[in-house]
Formats: sequence, structure tokens, C-alpha cells
Amino acid sequence: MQRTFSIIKPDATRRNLTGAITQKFEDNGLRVVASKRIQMTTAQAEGFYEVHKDRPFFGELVEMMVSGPVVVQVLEGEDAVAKNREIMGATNPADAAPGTIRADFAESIGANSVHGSDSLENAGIEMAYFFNEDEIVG
Ligand code: IDP
Ligand code: MG
Repeated sequence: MQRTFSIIKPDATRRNLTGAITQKFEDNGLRVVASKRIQMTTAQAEGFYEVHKDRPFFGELVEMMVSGPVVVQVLEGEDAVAKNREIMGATNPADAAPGTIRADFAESIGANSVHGSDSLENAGIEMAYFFNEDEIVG
């Protein structure tokens, strides 16, 4: 069993896709063990995406993440980190496999509906950024 961290991004909450996206996780064997809807501050988004701070799209990314509410979640299941990346699909929706969240819902490479941790180590760091231990209940 693993836990991974997910964010339903503002482009998706704006279009009322929280349930549809969560359904994809559940249909594919992941369980939501923590979930809350928040408005990220600019400082929070900059801290979360610190690893990307030198990338050309950093400013655009932070602006997008604070443009509306997000739903931060912890997902639990077998091989959860890799499984979630599979359910999400490729970063650019044009390259995402049919049936993935990004293929079905993403608007663009920037407004691509979901974030998902890319390693078990980052999953631990990222869930601790938004949740206390007692908010995660498996
Ligand atoms: P990932 O979300 O699939 O792990 P990363 O390369 O970690 O992709 O990029 C983080 C986020 O930054 C992406 O999900 C997307 O929202 C945004 N992003 C990545 N590349 C671009 C780009 O070329 N233009 C605008 N935004 C981008
Ligand atoms: Mg990433």
C-alpha cells in the first residue's frame, strides 16, 4: 500500500469536475483518505512548486494555481504513486492516453486539471505541506 498526493486544479473546480475526477481515482482502485477544498495563497503555491522556480512557466503556473479553489487530496492504494500518474495521463493533454483525466478534462498544458506526486518521497513531502497527520484517515 502507498499514499500519494493529488490536487484538483482551479480549471477543474471552476468547471465543477471535482466529482468526475474523484470518480476516476475510485474506479481505478485508489481511495480518498484525505480531502479539502482550499484557496491557495501565492506564497503557498510558490513554496509548493519551488522545484520549478527557474522554469519559464513558473509565473504562469503560480498564477493558475491561485486563480480559484483547489481540492487537495491524499490517495491510497496499491502502487498509488505510479497508478495515479497513469490515471492522470501525460502533462500535455495532447499527449495523454484516452480515458485519462487529462485526456478527458484538461484544457491545455498549463490548465491540465490535476497535480500528482512523481515519487514516493515527494508524495510524503507534498501531503505534509497541506495536511496534518490526524487529517489523513485510511
Ligand atoms: P506534471 O504535473 O505532469 O508532473 P511538471 O513537468 O511537473 O508536470 O509541471 C508542473 C505543472 O506545470 C504542469 O502540471 C503544468 O500545470 C505546468 N506546466 C508544465 N509545463 C508547462 C508549459 O510548458 N507551459 C505552461 N505550464 C506548464
Ligand atoms: Mg510534476
